[in-house]
Amino acid sequence: MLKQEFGCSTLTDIPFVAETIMPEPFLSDMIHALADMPHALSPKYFYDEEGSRLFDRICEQPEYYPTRCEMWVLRACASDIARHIGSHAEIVEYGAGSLHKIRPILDALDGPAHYLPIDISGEHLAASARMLQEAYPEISIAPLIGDYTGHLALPEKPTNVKKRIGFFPGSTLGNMHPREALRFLRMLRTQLHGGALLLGVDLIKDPAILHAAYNDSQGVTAAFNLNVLTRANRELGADFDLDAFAHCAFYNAPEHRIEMHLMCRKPQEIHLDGRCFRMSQGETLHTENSYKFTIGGLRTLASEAGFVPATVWTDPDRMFSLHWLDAPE
Ligand code: AVI
Repeated sequence: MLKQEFGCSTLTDIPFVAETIMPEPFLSDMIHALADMPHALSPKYFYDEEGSRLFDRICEQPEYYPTRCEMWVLRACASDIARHIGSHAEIVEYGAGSLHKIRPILDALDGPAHYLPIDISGEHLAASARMLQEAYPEISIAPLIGDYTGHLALPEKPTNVKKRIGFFPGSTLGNMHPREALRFLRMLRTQLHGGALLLGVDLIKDPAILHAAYNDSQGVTAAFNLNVLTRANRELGADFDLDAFAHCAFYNAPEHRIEMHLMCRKPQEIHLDGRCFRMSQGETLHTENSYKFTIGGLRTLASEAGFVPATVWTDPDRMFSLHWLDAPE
């Protein structure tokens, strides 16, 4: 894949490597979502600027426990995690966002490390990397802009790096279909050959807790879900009537997943790219799955991908888990 070196002097002095990012096929995916039955759209379209801001707010909602519980585990177990990582490691964070979750690990590490955060949102990554570099001048930070779910070529390991450790927190693995999750883990297994993966996943629990987490009382998750239609109206020239859709999220127990949908509250016509699509009352656009795991189930999946599951850390209520998965030579 083509790579480009550039300096972002206004945002940071850290040199960046950018993958050439193909434009996302939002229009064709939305046309398929409206034409096909059942209607389904990838959750990746949630994350425009407003969607990313709303997601950060979701993480602060009292009902949305995953971020809080994962941060608790990262802080409480940081020295043990740092011992697993060892010195002179390169940490590659997939979908790094605001670079908050790496901090407790960097605080606990003994010996300089390289940190390679990967995210598709270049500006946000640049600003976050600059702040992190100021706080940790002894760590070399080399952000990479790109889509980590595609076949992204990582730069060569620096010569003083002993091993490469992947970090994939936030239970983002749960937003992939199990088939896709296995394919993705196999790709990470190849990239992390000789190192390990530190993976955060949400655990199966009382459906009432899950339901509350995706139906917060402030309506932030609802706004996050509906924002994808606002984005389609703005970017694709669609004419979704926002008042005619309602946020709907529920736990599908047999599938072990939260499903998010946008439910049509009255019959309507949607015009997009010169076509007209009809939705009837009660029909839904399926916008996200968020799979929940058992510890055993995750370890089986990781083994199928070629990892050797080792230590597992959880919070005291076993809401969320962090897995150390070895990727032997
Ligand atoms: C990013 N991802 C792990 C979140 C989740 O919980 O599945 C996205 C989200 N959707 C609604 N609330 C949060």
